[in-house]
Amino acid sequence: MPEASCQKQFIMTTRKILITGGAGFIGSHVVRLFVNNYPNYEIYNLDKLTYAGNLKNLTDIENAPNYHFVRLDLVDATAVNNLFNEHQFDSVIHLAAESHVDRSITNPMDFVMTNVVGTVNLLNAAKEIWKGNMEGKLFYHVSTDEVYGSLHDGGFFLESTSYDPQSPYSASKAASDHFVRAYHNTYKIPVVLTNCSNNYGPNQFPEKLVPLFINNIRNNKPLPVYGKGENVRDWLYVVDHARAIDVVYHKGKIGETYNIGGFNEWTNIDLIKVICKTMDKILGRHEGESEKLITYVTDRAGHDLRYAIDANKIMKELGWEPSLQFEEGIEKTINWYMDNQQWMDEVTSGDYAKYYDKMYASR
Ligand code: NAD
Ligand code: TDX
Repeated sequence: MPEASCQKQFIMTTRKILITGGAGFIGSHVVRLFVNNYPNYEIYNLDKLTYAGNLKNLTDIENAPNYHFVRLDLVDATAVNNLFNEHQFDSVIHLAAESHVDRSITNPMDFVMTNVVGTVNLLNAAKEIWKGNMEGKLFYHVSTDEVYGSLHDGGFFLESTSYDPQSPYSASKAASDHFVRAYHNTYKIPVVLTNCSNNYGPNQFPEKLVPLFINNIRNNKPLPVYGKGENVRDWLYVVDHARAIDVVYHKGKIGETYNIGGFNEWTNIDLIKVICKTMDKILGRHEGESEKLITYVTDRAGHDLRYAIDANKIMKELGWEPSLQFEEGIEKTINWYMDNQQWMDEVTSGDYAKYYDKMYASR
């Protein structure tokens, strides 16, 4: 890989940025931050609007003059090329993905198509319009800590940790990371990558642990804990991830990877007990009432034991650090879901209700 070089400061100039997956959980927070903080940047949000994409996540900025939405499937190479030709983007922040591990176990090919083929389609389109002039261009690939595999004997994931993906989801993300680095090495596309730990916060689709359990507690439904609940995840508030993406976009070094995490490890069962306790307070229930909903169910196949990010590189080199303590973040998150029950009810009706019955009936 060529020697890392300092990226240009984009802040005062006009930029045309394609953000993919901007209608999803993390993407919507990234789009909001860029639209609000950089009025001189033109932000294009590309999203297929799968079950996980929801334009209601962005109603507060949808009429901003520097915001544009494009509905497009990244798997459609011709459509991706046409879009690049039309708009001549100078940078890409790529978040669109199939993102749920359980779905990757039942439908791995969806993950190959969007996460691998979709990423290569984007890289090809960028390569074509940037060829001959890579100056000021940037392909920012957003990835996950899951590519490093599962920690069993202590320690942390470093940027230099070997890849060892264990699920179809993490294998597809690992493949996409490899393609991004290969395009940098082979075609000199200016790239930067980040690998982040588990996010929590507003607007997360309720197939994921935190919003699923908040919603089930509200509705007095069982809380399906996989295995013994001993798996460990490292949780980061979603807005802090978006802030990190802002910092890496502007100050990251070309060709580099930065790990992002909150140094905030929880076993699933301890995290679930915090959510139960906070919900008891908010709902006016007796302490311990929500915990009675905990139900141990069949474990996830190939369930990774522990993820833990060493985020020292981004902290020391780029000056980023999380802004929220976990206790504050989780209370804020629970309050958001309680205040936005219509959002929750809309996304959990229809097809999702069928998915839920199928996914949990067999456990
Ligand atoms: P999400 O599932 O909430 O959103 C994904 C978005 O991508 C949706 O809006 C969906 O409509 C869109 N999309 C899916 N397939 C597409 C396609 N073929 N073409 C265009 N758009 C498509 O995901 P998220 O949790 O916000 O994750 C965003 C990114 O961050 C992913 O790349 C994920 O791997 C990564 N990541 C997530 C976490 C986490 O905890 N959620 C942690 C680290 C990294
Ligand atoms: O019903 C459940 N019961 C349960 O015990 C669900 C949905 C999950 N779990 C467990 C599995 C995990 O150990 O909770 C933990 C968190 O599960 P998820 O929310 O599905 O997240 P995880 O599998 O850790 O992956 C997430 O973090 C990294 C995101 O979904 C990925 O997109 C991201 O890359």
